[in-house]
Amino acid sequence: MHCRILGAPVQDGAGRKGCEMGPSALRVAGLVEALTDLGHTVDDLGTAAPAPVAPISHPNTALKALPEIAAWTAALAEASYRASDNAMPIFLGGDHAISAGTLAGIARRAAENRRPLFVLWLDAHTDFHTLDSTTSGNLHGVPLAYATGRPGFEGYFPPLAAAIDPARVCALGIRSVDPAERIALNEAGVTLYDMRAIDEHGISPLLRAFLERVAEAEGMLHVSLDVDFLDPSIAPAVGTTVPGGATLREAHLVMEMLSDSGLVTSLDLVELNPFLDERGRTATLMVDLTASLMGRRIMDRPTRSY
Ligand code: DIR
Ligand code: MN
Ligand code: MN
Ligand code: MN
Repeated sequence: MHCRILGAPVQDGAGRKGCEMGPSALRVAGLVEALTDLGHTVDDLGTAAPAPVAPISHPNTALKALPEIAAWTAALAEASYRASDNAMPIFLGGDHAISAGTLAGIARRAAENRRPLFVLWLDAHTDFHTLDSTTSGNLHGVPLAYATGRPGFEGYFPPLAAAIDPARVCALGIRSVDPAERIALNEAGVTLYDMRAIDEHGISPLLRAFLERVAEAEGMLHVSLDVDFLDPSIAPAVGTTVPGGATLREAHLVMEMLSDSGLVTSLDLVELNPFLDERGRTATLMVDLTASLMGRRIMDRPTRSY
């Protein structure tokens, strides 16, 4: 596989500073080496920069850093569109606001390729707020709503070349949903497997059902991995920890199943805040999970075809 790495040091979308250091920490933890050791070719595109920031005002006075995040979204939409040309882009966040841009660019690429785009959202949160519904004002809570074309972003965030069909989104690992998001998620028809579903059924049949849909539709698949998908005991370096997350084994299983499927076409690694960590342990885990997604195995196994 040919991979393109792009750093997106965005921190203004999160309530706490530090995600700006995420791309460095992932690189220091050996991301590029892990990929090349697996036989992939890697082109490190370096660090993205935001588009020029213009003042924007919005009636929701809770919103934080709207001009900055709008500027990043414009730049990352363009950068991710370009990075996804005949390669697998891996976007290094930065907080989850980067996915407003990465999803917008990948959706444009999928539309151009005439392939349906599916999204696997691995997160404690659904990030399905609009600019009007967010009460925290932290814009890492809006990317999925924006990229699926929910109303209210017009005139604030850049217009979408193509919106993602929310029925092609699967959110997995969810355990913190705000009331406004809950209503909107149901209406939009997002497939949502919360932690209770994982507890009851195990994570693999839930993921398998989604991967079968992607394969059936010959879709592209974007994976967005928020550090807080993981249990805080194994991944403490995130500003929005929520107890009761995915275990180390569940997370590796998800990554290995994704690898076996051969379906993943782009990846976000987001919300890593190295300032909250001890000796880079969460960065190292994120690199190990990426390696599992890209083919690292304990023992060789026959590949499952979907
Ligand atoms: C909460 C937390 N739903 C909010 N969201 C996120 O602030 O909107 N935390 N994305 O990581
Ligand atoms: Mn998130
Ligand atoms: Mn989250
Ligand atoms: Mn939220």
